[in-house]
Amino acid sequence: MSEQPPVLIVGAGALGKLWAARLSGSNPQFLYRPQHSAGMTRYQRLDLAGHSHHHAIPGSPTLELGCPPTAVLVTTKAMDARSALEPLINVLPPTVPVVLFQNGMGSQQAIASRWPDHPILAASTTEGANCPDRNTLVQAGRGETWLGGLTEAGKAIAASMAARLHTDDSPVHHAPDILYRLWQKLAVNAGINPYTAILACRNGDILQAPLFQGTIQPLCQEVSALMTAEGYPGDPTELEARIRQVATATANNLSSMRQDVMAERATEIDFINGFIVTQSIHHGLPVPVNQMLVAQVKQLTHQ
Ligand code: KPL
Repeated sequence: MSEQPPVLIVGAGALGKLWAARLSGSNPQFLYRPQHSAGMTRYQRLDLAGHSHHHAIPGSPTLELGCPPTAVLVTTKAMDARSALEPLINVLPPTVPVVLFQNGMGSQQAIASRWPDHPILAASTTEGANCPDRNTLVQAGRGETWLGGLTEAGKAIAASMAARLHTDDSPVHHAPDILYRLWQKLAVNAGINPYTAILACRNGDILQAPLFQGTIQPLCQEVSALMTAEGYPGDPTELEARIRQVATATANNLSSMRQDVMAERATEIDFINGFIVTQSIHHGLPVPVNQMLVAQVKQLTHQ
Protein backbone atom coordinates (compact mmCIF):
# COMPACT_ATOMS: atom_id res chain seq x y z
CA MET A 1 0.00 0.00 0.00
CA SER A 2 1.16 3.54 -0.72
CA GLU A 3 3.01 5.74 1.81
CA GLN A 4 0.54 8.61 1.46
CA PRO A 5 -1.90 8.60 4.42
CA PRO A 6 -5.18 7.18 3.17
CA VAL A 7 -8.68 8.56 3.03
CA LEU A 8 -10.65 5.76 4.67
CA ILE A 9 -14.03 4.87 3.19
CA VAL A 10 -16.36 2.86 5.40
CA GLY A 11 -18.99 1.18 3.20
CA ALA A 12 -18.10 -0.18 -0.25
CA GLY A 13 -21.55 0.23 -1.82
CA ALA A 14 -22.41 2.56 -4.71
CA LEU A 15 -21.69 5.80 -2.84
CA GLY A 16 -18.46 4.44 -1.33
CA LYS A 17 -17.23 3.28 -4.75
CA LEU A 18 -18.15 6.65 -6.26
CA TRP A 19 -16.11 8.55 -3.66
CA ALA A 20 -13.22 6.10 -3.89
CA ALA A 21 -13.08 6.73 -7.66
CA ARG A 22 -13.28 10.47 -7.16
CA LEU A 23 -10.52 10.46 -4.55
CA SER A 24 -8.22 8.22 -6.56
CA GLY A 25 -5.37 10.76 -6.19
CA SER A 26 -5.71 10.79 -2.40
CA ASN A 27 -5.01 7.12 -1.64
CA PRO A 28 -8.56 5.95 -0.90
CA GLN A 29 -8.86 2.71 1.06
CA PHE A 30 -11.93 0.78 2.14
CA LEU A 31 -12.48 -0.36 5.69
CA TYR A 32 -14.28 -3.70 5.27
CA ARG A 33 -16.59 -5.51 7.68
CA PRO A 34 -14.75 -7.74 10.20
CA GLN A 35 -15.67 -10.98 8.37
CA HIS A 36 -14.15 -9.69 5.08
CA SER A 37 -10.49 -10.38 4.26
CA ALA A 38 -8.02 -7.72 3.13
CA GLY A 39 -7.61 -7.20 -0.60
CA MET A 40 -8.51 -5.09 -3.61
CA THR A 41 -12.03 -4.08 -4.56
CA ARG A 42 -11.99 -4.00 -8.35
CA TYR A 43 -14.79 -2.46 -10.33
CA GLN A 44 -15.67 -0.82 -13.59
CA ARG A 45 -17.24 2.66 -13.43
CA LEU A 46 -19.46 3.83 -16.27
CA ASP A 47 -19.42 7.61 -16.26
CA LEU A 48 -22.23 9.89 -17.45
CA ALA A 49 -20.99 9.71 -21.04
CA GLY A 50 -21.02 5.88 -20.85
CA HIS A 51 -17.19 5.67 -20.80
CA SER A 52 -15.70 2.86 -18.77
CA HIS A 53 -13.00 3.39 -16.10
CA HIS A 54 -11.35 0.63 -14.08
CA HIS A 55 -10.61 1.03 -10.38
CA ALA A 56 -8.75 -1.14 -7.89
CA ILE A 57 -9.11 0.16 -4.34
CA PRO A 58 -7.27 -1.56 -1.48
CA GLY A 59 -9.11 -2.40 1.68
CA SER A 60 -8.77 -4.18 4.97
CA PRO A 61 -11.08 -5.14 7.86
CA THR A 62 -8.73 -3.38 10.30
CA LEU A 63 -7.28 0.09 10.50
CA GLU A 64 -3.54 0.30 9.68
CA LEU A 65 -2.50 2.07 12.87
CA GLY A 66 0.94 2.97 11.51
CA CYS A 67 -0.61 5.32 8.97
CA PRO A 68 -3.75 7.02 10.29
CA PRO A 69 -6.18 8.31 7.67
CA THR A 70 -6.49 11.99 6.83
CA ALA A 71 -10.29 11.64 6.81
CA VAL A 72 -12.98 8.98 7.18
CA LEU A 73 -16.00 8.97 4.85
CA VAL A 74 -18.87 6.82 6.14
CA THR A 75 -21.00 5.65 3.22
CA THR A 76 -22.87 2.74 4.85
CA LYS A 77 -26.65 2.50 5.17
CA ALA A 78 -28.02 4.60 8.04
CA MET A 79 -28.65 1.59 10.28
CA ASP A 80 -25.03 0.40 9.96
CA ALA A 81 -23.17 3.70 10.41
CA ARG A 82 -22.81 3.77 14.17
CA SER A 83 -21.83 0.12 14.58
CA ALA A 84 -19.29 0.48 11.74
CA LEU A 85 -17.69 3.45 13.52
CA GLU A 86 -17.77 1.95 17.02
CA PRO A 87 -14.58 -0.19 16.75
CA LEU A 88 -12.82 2.44 14.65
CA ILE A 89 -13.32 5.78 16.29
CA ASN A 90 -11.59 5.05 19.58
CA VAL A 91 -8.39 4.11 17.78
CA LEU A 92 -8.51 7.08 15.40
CA PRO A 93 -6.50 10.18 16.29
CA PRO A 94 -9.19 12.54 17.66
CA THR A 95 -8.42 15.16 15.01
CA VAL A 96 -9.40 12.98 12.01
CA PRO A 97 -12.59 14.31 10.35
CA VAL A 98 -15.46 11.82 10.04
CA VAL A 99 -17.95 12.68 7.28
CA LEU A 100 -21.36 10.97 7.42
CA PHE A 101 -23.19 10.39 4.12
CA GLN A 102 -26.28 8.59 5.42
CA ASN A 103 -29.80 9.03 4.06
CA GLY A 104 -32.53 10.32 6.32
CA MET A 105 -31.90 11.63 9.82
CA GLY A 106 -31.26 10.26 13.28
CA SER A 107 -28.10 8.26 12.66
CA GLN A 108 -26.01 11.44 12.23
CA GLN A 109 -27.24 13.01 15.47
CA ALA A 110 -26.71 9.74 17.37
CA ILE A 111 -23.08 9.59 16.18
CA ALA A 112 -22.39 13.27 16.94
CA SER A 113 -23.74 12.93 20.47
CA ARG A 114 -21.86 9.64 21.03
CA TRP A 115 -18.50 11.23 20.06
CA PRO A 116 -18.94 14.99 20.72
CA ASP A 117 -15.20 15.70 20.88
CA HIS A 118 -14.45 14.34 17.39
CA PRO A 119 -14.78 16.44 14.21
CA ILE A 120 -18.03 14.85 12.98
CA LEU A 121 -19.56 16.26 9.78
CA ALA A 122 -22.64 15.36 7.76
CA ALA A 123 -23.09 15.48 4.00
CA SER A 124 -26.22 15.64 1.89
CA THR A 125 -25.77 14.63 -1.71
CA THR A 126 -27.83 14.50 -4.88
CA GLU A 127 -25.27 12.28 -6.63
CA GLY A 128 -26.92 9.38 -8.40
CA ALA A 129 -25.05 6.09 -8.71
CA ASN A 130 -26.00 2.43 -8.52
CA CYS A 131 -24.34 -0.97 -8.70
CA PRO A 132 -26.20 -3.33 -11.06
CA ASP A 133 -23.69 -5.97 -9.89
CA ARG A 134 -20.76 -6.08 -7.43
CA ASN A 135 -18.19 -5.18 -10.08
CA THR A 136 -19.97 -2.33 -11.83
CA LEU A 137 -20.76 1.21 -10.75
CA VAL A 138 -23.07 3.25 -12.95
CA GLN A 139 -23.13 7.02 -12.51
CA ALA A 140 -26.77 7.92 -13.08
CA GLY A 141 -26.73 11.68 -12.78
CA ARG A 142 -24.62 14.70 -12.05
CA GLY A 143 -25.17 15.91 -8.52
CA GLU A 144 -23.92 18.22 -5.82
CA THR A 145 -22.97 17.71 -2.22
CA TRP A 146 -23.40 19.95 0.81
CA LEU A 147 -21.30 19.41 3.88
CA GLY A 148 -21.36 20.90 7.37
CA GLY A 149 -20.17 20.22 10.89
CA LEU A 150 -22.32 18.57 13.56
CA THR A 151 -19.92 18.81 16.49
CA GLU A 152 -17.98 21.99 17.35
CA ALA A 153 -14.75 20.42 16.05
CA GLY A 154 -16.60 19.44 12.86
CA LYS A 155 -17.94 22.97 12.35
CA ALA A 156 -14.44 24.40 12.71
CA ILE A 157 -13.10 22.39 9.74
CA ALA A 158 -16.24 22.10 7.57
CA ALA A 159 -15.32 24.81 5.05
CA SER A 160 -11.82 23.40 4.48
CA MET A 161 -13.18 19.85 4.24
CA ALA A 162 -15.73 20.95 1.61
CA ALA A 163 -12.94 22.65 -0.37
CA ARG A 164 -10.82 19.50 -0.12
CA LEU A 165 -13.56 17.25 -1.52
CA HIS A 166 -14.73 19.74 -4.18
CA THR A 167 -14.18 19.18 -7.90
CA ASP A 168 -15.66 21.22 -10.76
CA ASP A 169 -17.47 18.10 -12.01
CA SER A 170 -18.91 17.24 -8.61
CA PRO A 171 -19.22 20.38 -6.51
CA VAL A 172 -19.03 20.15 -2.74
CA HIS A 173 -20.38 23.22 -0.90
CA HIS A 174 -19.99 24.20 2.71
CA ALA A 175 -23.43 24.29 4.38
CA PRO A 176 -23.11 25.98 7.79
CA ASP A 177 -26.65 24.75 8.63
CA ILE A 178 -26.31 21.20 7.36
CA LEU A 179 -29.27 20.06 9.50
CA TYR A 180 -31.61 22.23 7.42
CA ARG A 181 -30.24 20.57 4.24
CA LEU A 182 -30.82 17.18 5.84
CA TRP A 183 -34.42 18.18 6.71
CA GLN A 184 -35.09 19.26 3.14
CA LYS A 185 -33.73 15.98 1.75
CA LEU A 186 -35.62 14.04 4.41
CA ALA A 187 -38.90 15.66 3.28
CA VAL A 188 -38.24 14.60 -0.33
CA ASN A 189 -37.30 11.05 0.64
CA ALA A 190 -40.36 10.80 2.94
CA GLY A 191 -42.61 11.78 0.03
CA ILE A 192 -41.07 9.45 -2.57
CA ASN A 193 -39.26 6.42 -1.13
CA PRO A 194 -42.06 4.67 0.83
CA TYR A 195 -44.53 5.12 -2.04
CA THR A 196 -42.14 3.49 -4.52
CA ALA A 197 -41.58 0.61 -2.10
CA ILE A 198 -45.28 0.01 -1.37
CA LEU A 199 -46.40 0.48 -4.98
CA ALA A 200 -43.39 -1.48 -6.35
CA CYS A 201 -42.71 1.18 -8.96
CA ARG A 202 -40.19 3.72 -10.25
CA ASN A 203 -40.08 7.24 -8.81
CA GLY A 204 -42.14 8.87 -11.57
CA ASP A 205 -44.95 6.30 -11.39
CA ILE A 206 -46.03 7.34 -7.88
CA LEU A 207 -47.46 10.61 -9.22
CA GLN A 208 -50.45 8.85 -10.86
CA ALA A 209 -51.12 6.42 -8.00
CA PRO A 210 -54.26 6.93 -5.86
CA LEU A 211 -52.25 6.16 -2.68
CA PHE A 212 -49.89 9.08 -3.42
CA GLN A 213 -52.63 11.43 -4.65
CA GLY A 214 -54.76 10.74 -1.58
CA THR A 215 -52.05 11.17 1.06
CA ILE A 216 -49.31 13.49 -0.22
CA GLN A 217 -51.00 16.67 1.03
CA PRO A 218 -51.53 15.49 4.61
CA LEU A 219 -48.04 13.95 4.55
CA CYS A 220 -46.54 17.35 3.68
CA GLN A 221 -48.61 18.99 6.40
CA GLU A 222 -47.24 16.52 8.94
CA VAL A 223 -43.63 17.12 7.82
CA SER A 224 -44.17 20.88 7.74
CA ALA A 225 -45.60 20.95 11.29
CA LEU A 226 -42.59 19.00 12.54
CA MET A 227 -40.05 21.20 10.73
CA THR A 228 -41.73 24.29 12.18
CA ALA A 229 -41.63 22.76 15.67
CA GLU A 230 -37.91 22.09 15.15
CA GLY A 231 -37.32 25.71 14.08
CA TYR A 232 -36.96 25.21 10.30
CA PRO A 233 -39.09 26.73 7.53
CA GLY A 234 -41.13 24.06 5.75
CA ASP A 235 -44.16 25.33 3.84
CA PRO A 236 -46.39 22.30 2.97
CA THR A 237 -47.18 23.54 -0.55
CA GLU A 238 -43.49 24.06 -1.29
CA LEU A 239 -42.61 20.65 0.13
CA GLU A 240 -45.21 18.98 -2.11
CA ALA A 241 -43.99 20.90 -5.17
CA ARG A 242 -40.40 19.82 -4.43
CA ILE A 243 -41.42 16.17 -4.00
CA ARG A 244 -43.31 16.23 -7.33
CA GLN A 245 -40.36 17.95 -9.03
CA VAL A 246 -37.80 15.39 -7.78
CA ALA A 247 -40.11 12.45 -8.62
CA THR A 248 -40.44 13.87 -12.15
CA ALA A 249 -36.71 14.61 -12.54
CA THR A 250 -35.81 11.08 -11.34
CA ALA A 251 -38.85 9.40 -12.95
CA ASN A 252 -36.89 6.39 -14.24
CA ASN A 253 -34.93 5.79 -11.02
CA LEU A 254 -35.53 2.97 -8.63
CA SER A 255 -35.45 4.71 -5.26
CA SER A 256 -32.99 3.39 -2.69
CA MET A 257 -35.90 1.99 -0.67
CA ARG A 258 -37.39 0.22 -3.67
CA GLN A 259 -33.94 -1.29 -4.38
CA ASP A 260 -33.67 -2.48 -0.76
CA VAL A 261 -37.09 -4.16 -0.93
CA MET A 262 -36.22 -5.81 -4.26
CA ALA A 263 -32.97 -7.13 -2.77
CA GLU A 264 -34.84 -8.25 0.40
CA ARG A 265 -32.62 -5.98 2.51
CA ALA A 266 -33.75 -3.95 5.51
CA THR A 267 -34.86 -0.48 4.41
CA GLU A 268 -33.97 2.93 5.89
CA ILE A 269 -37.63 3.59 6.78
CA ASP A 270 -36.74 4.13 10.49
CA PHE A 271 -34.45 7.01 9.46
CA ILE A 272 -36.93 8.59 7.03
CA ASN A 273 -40.67 8.41 7.83
CA GLY A 274 -39.84 6.58 11.08
CA PHE A 275 -37.68 9.52 12.21
CA ILE A 276 -40.58 11.88 11.43
CA VAL A 277 -42.93 9.72 13.52
CA THR A 278 -40.60 9.56 16.54
CA GLN A 279 -39.82 13.28 16.52
CA SER A 280 -43.49 14.25 15.99
CA ILE A 281 -44.59 12.09 18.92
CA HIS A 282 -41.94 13.86 21.00
CA HIS A 283 -43.55 17.21 20.05
CA GLY A 284 -47.10 15.86 20.56
CA LEU A 285 -47.89 16.20 16.83
CA PRO A 286 -50.17 13.67 15.07
CA VAL A 287 -48.59 11.79 12.12
CA PRO A 288 -51.14 9.24 10.83
CA VAL A 289 -49.89 9.24 7.21
CA ASN A 290 -46.25 8.73 8.19
CA GLN A 291 -47.27 5.99 10.63
CA MET A 292 -49.27 4.22 7.92
CA LEU A 293 -46.34 4.38 5.47
CA VAL A 294 -43.86 3.08 8.08
CA ALA A 295 -46.17 0.15 8.93
CA GLN A 296 -46.72 -0.77 5.28
CA VAL A 297 -43.01 -0.61 4.37
CA LYS A 298 -42.08 -2.71 7.41
CA GLN A 299 -44.55 -5.37 6.32
CA LEU A 300 -42.75 -5.65 2.98
CA THR A 301 -39.41 -6.55 4.56
CA HIS A 302 -40.63 -8.07 7.85
CA GLN A 303 -38.55 -5.47 9.73
O1 KPL B 1 -32.71 10.02 -2.73
C1 KPL B 1 -33.46 9.31 -3.36
C2 KPL B 1 -33.48 7.87 -3.00
O2 KPL B 1 -33.81 7.03 -3.83
O3 KPL B 1 -33.13 7.57 -1.84
C3 KPL B 1 -34.36 9.90 -4.43
C4 KPL B 1 -34.22 11.42 -4.40
C5 KPL B 1 -35.78 9.51 -4.17
C6 KPL B 1 -33.93 9.51 -5.81
O4 KPL B 1 -34.16 8.18 -6.12
